[in-house]
Amino acid sequence: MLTAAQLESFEHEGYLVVPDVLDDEVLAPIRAEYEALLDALYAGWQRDGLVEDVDGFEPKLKAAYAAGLDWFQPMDISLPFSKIEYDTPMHFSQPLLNMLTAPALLDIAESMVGPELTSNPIQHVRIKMPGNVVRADETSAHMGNTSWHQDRGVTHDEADQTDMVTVWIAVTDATEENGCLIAQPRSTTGNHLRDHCPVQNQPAIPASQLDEAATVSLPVNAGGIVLLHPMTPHAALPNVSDSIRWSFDIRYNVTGQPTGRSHFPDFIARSRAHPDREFRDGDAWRDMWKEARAQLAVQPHIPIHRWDGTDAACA
Ligand SMILES: O=C(O)CCC(=O)C(=O)O
Ligand SMILES: [Fe+2]
Repeated sequence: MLTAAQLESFEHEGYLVVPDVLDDEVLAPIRAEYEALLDALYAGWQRDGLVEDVDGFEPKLKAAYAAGLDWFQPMDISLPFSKIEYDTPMHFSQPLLNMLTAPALLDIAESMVGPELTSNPIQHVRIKMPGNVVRADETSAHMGNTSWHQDRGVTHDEADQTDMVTVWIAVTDATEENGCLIAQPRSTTGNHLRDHCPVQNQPAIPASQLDEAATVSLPVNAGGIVLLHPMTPHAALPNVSDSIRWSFDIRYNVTGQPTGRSHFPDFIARSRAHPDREFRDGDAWRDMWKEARAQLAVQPHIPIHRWDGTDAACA
């Protein structure tokens, strides 16, 4: 639970760092299953002669990235922003669902958006490649830098009135050196939706609508979280360390309100009114996404946000 002072600080600034929220009981099974997932992918690439024999999670990630092989989408807890195919890889599991429904996270989310919580499907794993590995032309905000944006800006406008909070979870320590989040407090920069212009495949707030001097860094150790209000401008520093920076970002909104990506499945994470509706089945969660994938694969591509680059601010 958050203290009154923490809630007030979040209300005022639009972000809050909370250390030591998730322990190894939640994170260790996730680390273990990602290792196994990568081992399986890597074994296939090795059989095909695409990568050298290396040992360990991080060396394998780096070697596969350097060889131009995609481990990101098979590890992501969502479908891609580009055209979805019937067999597009993705990753859902009981340990991940346990993280999304961890009482420690739900208690915090409840104190922010109330007792009826839906797990919003805007959710990702991010494993940021170190500076000496990341390609100069990397545009993915899941493996490289993240541009300045507001999370309100990466939903469709149907969710503009939705009460929502972003929970950013550090799986490795996040530091200024390895690319922690940075944000601009709403107490000084305001609480309005900025324009977002497509720059290198990411929606980015133009520099003229940011206040660089107000920027604060939000480092946090593994197991800690950063909470973000949907209107808070934020970005991630580049990873200039020689190790990966691993995080998950998930969101909760008030049940019944639009999620902003209605073509992806959501679920009830907490309900004080109807506890029997709380969703806890990892296999059923994977099946929901498979069903969405099958439907989306035969439809025209649905853009993930409202910005097409034609706004005056993007000229
Ligand atoms: O981790 C990052 O690089 C960006 C995360 C983010 O934008 C978010 O959690 O909303
Ligand atoms: Fe974000």
